[in-house]
Formats: sequence, C-alpha cells, structure tokens
Amino acid sequence: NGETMATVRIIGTPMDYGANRRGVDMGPSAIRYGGLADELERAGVESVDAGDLFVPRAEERDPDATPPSEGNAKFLREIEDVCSRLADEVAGTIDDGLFPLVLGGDHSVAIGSMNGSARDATLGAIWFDAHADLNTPRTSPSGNVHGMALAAVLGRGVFGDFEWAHAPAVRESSVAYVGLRSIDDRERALVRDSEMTAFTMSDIDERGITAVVEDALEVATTGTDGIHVSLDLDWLDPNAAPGVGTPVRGGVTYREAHSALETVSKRHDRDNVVRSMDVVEVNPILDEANETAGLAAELASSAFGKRIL
Ligand code: 5AB
Ligand code: MN
Ligand code: MN
Ligand code: MN
Repeated sequence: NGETMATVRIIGTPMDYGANRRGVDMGPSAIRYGGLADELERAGVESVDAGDLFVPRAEERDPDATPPSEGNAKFLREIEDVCSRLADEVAGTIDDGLFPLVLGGDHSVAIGSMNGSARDATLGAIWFDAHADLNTPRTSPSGNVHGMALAAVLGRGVFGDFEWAHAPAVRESSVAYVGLRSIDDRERALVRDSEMTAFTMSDIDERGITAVVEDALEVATTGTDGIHVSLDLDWLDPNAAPGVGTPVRGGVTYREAHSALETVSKRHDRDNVVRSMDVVEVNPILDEANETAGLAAELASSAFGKRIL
C-alpha cells in the first residue's frame, strides 16, 4: 500500500466564517494534535506540513460587509479571499507532484480546494456529508456559506461577483453524495432536479457501505482526470463524531466510515484516481477529549492506504 500515493502536503485552513457555531477554526490544530502525522506514517505515506493559511479573526470583520446581489451569505468577501489563496495552494501542490490534504475549517474551504484541484484537470467529487450543502444565498435558511459550498463549486446561485461563482469546478454528473440525511425543504428539489447522484443513509442501510462507495467512485471517476474527496465529519453519527457544529443522528458508524475510505484507497491503488481531499467541520470546542479530531486523522490515514493487516 501507499505505493501509488504521492507525498501528502497538509494545508491547514483555520476558517469558520461559513459556519454558525464558532470553533471550527481550531480544526487544523485539533487534527494535528489528534495524531495526523503519526496516522499518515502508519499508512506508509510521507507527509509534509505546510502550516496554516492566514485567516483574519471573524471578530475583526463585519459579516454583512459584502451582501451578494440576492439573498444572504455571511462573510462572503472573507471566504472569497481565503478560498482564492487556498485554490492557489492546492493547484501549486498538485503541480509540485504532491497530494493536497486540506484541514478545515468549515465546509466552505471546499470552494478553494476544489477550484484549485480543478485548475488543470476535469474533476469529479465525492461529498461525504449528512447535508447537501446545495443552498444558494437565495434559498439558505441561515446565510451560512458552509451550507452552500457545493452550490458555489457548481457555479449555482449568485455569490457576489466572485470568479468561482461563475466557473463550475466540477460537472454535476461527476458528483456523488454519500450519506445524506438532513436536507432543507427548499434544498430537496435542488438535489432531485440536479444531475448529481445522491446516496442517502437509506441507500447505505439497504446496500451496504462498500457497494455505495464503489458506485460513487464510478460516478466521480467516469470521464474525469481524478476526484476530490470532501469529508464533512458530521457525515458520521454523533456517537462517533460528537465534535461538529451541525450534528445529525443516524449517520455512519465508526467502522463504516473507515470502510468507505478504505474502499476509496483501494481504488486509488489501482487507478491513481484521488487528486485532493479535505477534512472539514471538526469543532474541538464541542468535542469530547479531541475524539472527533483524532477520528478525522484516522480517516485520512484509511483514505491514504492504512490497512488492518
Ligand atoms: B455543513 C443548513 N442546511 O444551509 C444550512 O455542515 C445546514 O457543511 C448546513 O454540511 C450544514 O444552514 C453545512 C441548515
Ligand atoms: Mn458540509
Ligand atoms: Mn454537514
Ligand atoms: Mn457542519
């Protein structure tokens, strides 16, 4: 294992502008303290740590400074600034022949990771999440951009004048959701009418995690140069991952989560398909003894080739 795995470059993005509950800005530190470097070593992959991107404190900013032309999206200017820099980092990392592992931060960091990863490639994506993150400033019940991250990546909605809002980083037909269980009323039709493939928790109940993830890999790899894996820790059941801002009961178990990422890793070993990954929404303030951050580190390790035997 690990043979086809490039050296991993860890990029911390301590940003919580996109979330309603404060504290995900501490995610990158928590995941490092949770043993990320050791876990990656156990997977047999080399890693280098690029440190954290600079993210100004939310307290020194005005959340409503740049309202989008329609609807509500808080801290849009700040998110645009951080995500533009993150996209450059991710694209540069891939150019250097390394594998970018982005540590969030709230899920809006995926706007940066995916735009960077898609710069010189046709990208597919797997979105492991309880939520669809397909709101736009017009449909969002909260104004929190972490609930709009995938819409922004797909070029949906009006997000001010920002470049990424107009140039989709991925085609909808190359995106698969895995583990959905909490979709807003106005979001449901958006998911149904989209060309994305949506595997809910019911699909996992009926078919098992491995079959579902194999199908998701098929969706994301068909006709693309590689895939982005976006892992929102609230994808897991709160029993396994209590340290998240938006917990939803009925998520995947500890073992299903590992199994899913092992399936991704096995596919990567065969075809070198994974291009970039982010691990987001870890909130150490709401955690129990850094359990969720430790789990985030372990899951990255499973994704990069750690095997039981
Ligand atoms: B997460 C909600 N749909 O838009 C909204 O954690 C929650 O990145 C979004 O998946 C959850 O505010 C965003 C109610
Ligand atoms: Mn999310
Ligand atoms: Mn979520
Ligand atoms: Mn969340």
